[in-house]
Amino acid sequence: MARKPMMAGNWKMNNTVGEAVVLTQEISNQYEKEWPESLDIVICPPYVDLKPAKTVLDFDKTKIAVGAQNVYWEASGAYTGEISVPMIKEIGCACSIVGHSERRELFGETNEDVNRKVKALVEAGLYAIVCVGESLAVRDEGTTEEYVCAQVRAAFAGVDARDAETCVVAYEPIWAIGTGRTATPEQAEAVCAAIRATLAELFGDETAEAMRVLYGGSMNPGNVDGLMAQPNIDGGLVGGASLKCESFVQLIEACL
Ligand code: G2H
Repeated sequence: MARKPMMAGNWKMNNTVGEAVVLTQEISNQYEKEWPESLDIVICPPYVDLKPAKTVLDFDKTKIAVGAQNVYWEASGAYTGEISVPMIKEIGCACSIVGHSERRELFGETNEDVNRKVKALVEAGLYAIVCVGESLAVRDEGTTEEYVCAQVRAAFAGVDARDAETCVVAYEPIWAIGTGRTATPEQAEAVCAAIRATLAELFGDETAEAMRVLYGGSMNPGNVDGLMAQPNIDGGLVGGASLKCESFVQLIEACL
């Protein structure tokens, strides 16, 4: 089955509302007249930018989706500082990134937390972009595939195949994030193929073949072609290169 590629921009903690509106407008302008049907484009700005970005895109009638970078699994309550799935859904978000390594490393997010977040999203009809990836220590030990596939199993525990199929997995080796050091296409493909094999174990071949597996970690216009040429890489989750319209558009064009 041919999978539709996805290019997702993870803005991380960048862009004030004013800056977000300008960048969203710039990206939107590129696709106002002709929408590339063969690709899904997603931008994931900080929470405060979600509504303004969505408003720009709705006004322009551009089918670029908006997603959050994180979400909490409870719908409401005494959880100071958290944002729930119904809150992002009402704004019009299609998805949320879940389990980014920065959340796991800096904010103590566990595999169990990731699983709760995935379930909360799919139960509300949104999808998760589930991030997995190994540290340099794990890679040097030679246990990358076991480690990453265990993260995949934990993230999707108790999720049925129909809900899982809506989700996306992003393989992001921690040693390649924001470092300028990208995994080679062969390294990335080997892990993405192992992820797909794990998805097949969990949900069957048909679902695994339908699910998108992205690569993330210093993806840029110079290395995107080699990564996209790999059979199990269906797009990118991009940080730094998504913060400038020109480079994000170059990445989009590489997937068309
Ligand atoms: C990995 C990626 C976006 P960057 O974190 O998720 O960021 O492309 O800056 O390495």
